[in-house]
Amino acid sequence: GQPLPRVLSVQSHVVHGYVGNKCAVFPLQVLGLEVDPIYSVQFSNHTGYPTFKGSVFDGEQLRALVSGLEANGLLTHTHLLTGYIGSLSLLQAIADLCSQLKHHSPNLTYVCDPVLGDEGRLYVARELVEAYANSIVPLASVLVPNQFEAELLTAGAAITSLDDALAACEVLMARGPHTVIITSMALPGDPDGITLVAATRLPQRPDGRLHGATRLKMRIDRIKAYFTGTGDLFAALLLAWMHHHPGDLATAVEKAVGGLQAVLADTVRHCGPAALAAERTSEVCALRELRLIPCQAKLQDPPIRYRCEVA
Ligand code: PLP
Ligand code: PXL
Repeated sequence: GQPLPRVLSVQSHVVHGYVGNKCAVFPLQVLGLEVDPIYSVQFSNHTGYPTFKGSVFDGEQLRALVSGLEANGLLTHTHLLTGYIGSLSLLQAIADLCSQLKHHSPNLTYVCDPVLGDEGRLYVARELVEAYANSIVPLASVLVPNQFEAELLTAGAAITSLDDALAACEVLMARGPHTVIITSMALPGDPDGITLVAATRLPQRPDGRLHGATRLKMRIDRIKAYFTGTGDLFAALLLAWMHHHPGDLATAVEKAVGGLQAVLADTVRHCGPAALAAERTSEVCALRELRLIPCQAKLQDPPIRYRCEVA
């Protein structure tokens, strides 16, 4: 049969808990994809805990691993997935890695979560915004910014409506990506909802979920608690479901959101109301870790509560 899809996933490693590659490797594997993880950092736990220890990987170290893979003919990936990248040198090495992978596999799909910040706050150095905009966006196939990241990458114009979001998707697609999904937006007048907006220029199957539509939206009830790693999990699930449902972005989005929501629901149930509202002590952070492993079956066959509509 066909060789399995193989994902090179450059993201954080944490010893305890679930962000970065800890949120990506298991879901991709249980959905039938091979994963080769590279760790952009190795920390004891995510950085939202009162303390963390560990070290970060730089561009030179990434280039060394890649040259070893190349020397053995192992750069045979069908997908590249990147999330939080803390340094400019690593981001530049990733741009070179992507070009190298495309040399070996011209049909490479690069799914990029341009992690810059959220809710108006940058959590990387300013210089990374420019580097993403100039060097990474043109290489990406599928871009999954949140509302703030989409604003930063389109020169800072505020996104306050569905039309603004669709326009931002068009601007970003014109620079390279064939698909852009703004994963979470707060729209004025809908404080209890999260809106997801997606646009693609890949042809969509007329017999797919929305009969060939290329602009989609979805409204999700907001869960009033803050979890870490949700964006990382969403990007991994989206990659897997886009692979399984080519030409049917609506189904891929519905299954990715379905899996994420199943994990969040189980995590909320497990945490209980006290830990959901509490201060971020180590104990509370540990209780709020995403419950990926108990949700394996739901990742594989997600319950679909939210549907895409034509935007
Ligand atoms: N939280 C919920 C409830 C979601 O449905 C989604 C995406 O669909 C996200 C978070 C992901 O958003 P972000 O990339 O801002 O973490
Ligand atoms: O989920 C993003 C993320 C990635 N990597 C590390 C993190 C976080 C969020 O806190 O701490 C190391």
